[in-house]
Amino acid sequence: VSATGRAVADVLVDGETIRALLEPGSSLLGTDVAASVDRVIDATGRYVIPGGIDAHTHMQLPFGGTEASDTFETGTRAAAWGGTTSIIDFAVQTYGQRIEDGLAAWHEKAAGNCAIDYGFHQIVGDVNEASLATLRRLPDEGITSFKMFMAYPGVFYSDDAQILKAMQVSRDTGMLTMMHAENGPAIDVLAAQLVEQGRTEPFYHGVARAWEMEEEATHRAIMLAKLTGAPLYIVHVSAKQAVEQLAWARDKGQNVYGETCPQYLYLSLEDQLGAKGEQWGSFEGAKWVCSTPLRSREEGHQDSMWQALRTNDLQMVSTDHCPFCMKDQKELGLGDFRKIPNGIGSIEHRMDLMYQGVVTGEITLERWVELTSTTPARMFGLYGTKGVIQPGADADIVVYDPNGHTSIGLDKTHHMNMDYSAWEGYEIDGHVDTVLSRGKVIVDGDQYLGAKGDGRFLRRGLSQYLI
Ligand code: DUC
Ligand code: ZN
Ligand code: ZN
Repeated sequence: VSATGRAVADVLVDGETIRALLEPGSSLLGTDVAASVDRVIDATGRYVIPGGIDAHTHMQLPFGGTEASDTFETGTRAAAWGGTTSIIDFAVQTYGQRIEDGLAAWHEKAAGNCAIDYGFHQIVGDVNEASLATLRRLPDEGITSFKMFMAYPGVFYSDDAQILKAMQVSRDTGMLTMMHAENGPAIDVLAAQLVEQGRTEPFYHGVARAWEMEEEATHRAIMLAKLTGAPLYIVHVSAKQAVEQLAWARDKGQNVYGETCPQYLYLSLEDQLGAKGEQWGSFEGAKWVCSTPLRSREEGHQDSMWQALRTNDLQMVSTDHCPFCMKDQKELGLGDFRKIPNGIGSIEHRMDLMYQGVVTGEITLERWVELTSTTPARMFGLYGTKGVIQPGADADIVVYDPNGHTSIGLDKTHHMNMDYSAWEGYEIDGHVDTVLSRGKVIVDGDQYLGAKGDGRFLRRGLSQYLI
């Protein structure tokens, strides 16, 4: 199955690379292919798809006085179990730090530890003359996108002047500007007022981060991008009104894109954070505190995300994988939701959760491949070696069984380094059977055959979505 169609075929892998797509039973240079290869993986009755590419992960991210609980080793192993064979993680430049130093630290965390291939985006946390000059040179190092935050004042935040300057670099270099679009200064005022009123439970995280704050910031980012001519990609879109902004800008011909995440398709403020009332006093909701926040199902945000994936108002699905344990991590926010480290762990389940959207008729089989692999590859300069099964491409291949079943839960399928699952009880009508990473079988049924250090750093080219 590819982004554009499906066919019955044999895939011939030679070393790390796909050599040929063949009609079943065909011969190559007069020899019977099946008889002359080292190994045959019988995929009869299954889907053979390009390995998943999760373009938004945060392994070991320092956040809220703690650190995301998956290391590059545990996080990429969990990814492999779930049919994801490449990640793009965010290297962090903190305030007062040089980009070079933040980036070098990220290389050090990842090198030799990943089970699958990995690339980096650069988080720009301190815009100044020096960091802008460094940013311009990053494409030479295979880093062709950077992220800025309109939220988190005092942590990652950039103001409009800083964003404008960085977007000018984006325009000049072709680097993609990625934006966390939420009005952080306004959100922080609302959050403080809620805490002063004694409204400290996780539910109020979602109240403070109202959709108006996402719509406004999305619009502002779009206009700054229009002014500068920068290509723009909005991360973790969750509000239906933010999608409307994207659709509006795209209809006017502007080069803007957006991703959403499984949590914004399936989970809601009501079900997870207790907007119905009964659970307001419960700290359980901390499990689903992430930003942008889960949104109200009554307001129709989830339906709107699925629709946008069909109409291409949103182009991709990434996880924003940013796991924290309840114990000692999420619990930092007992008595004050502002201190709950933000994030949900999903890297292991993205391919399955999106496949379930095929089963329920929300998206087609081809769109599943497009959203999870092919478009991420094209968007972030990996296409050709990744994101497609074709001669010359890396042999990153998943054999997916539509007649299999996956029960998600901490005591069942769970390889992320967390003490809970945000997806406990989810049932998937499909199963990742076999996973190849550059020709090596790393998941074979219930056996894990990958190893840390197998994954290589991906030097990415410019986005294929530049115009
Ligand atoms: N959102 C999260 O949920 N976690 C990390 C950073 C972010 O923007
Ligand atoms: Zn973000
Ligand atoms: Zn993120």
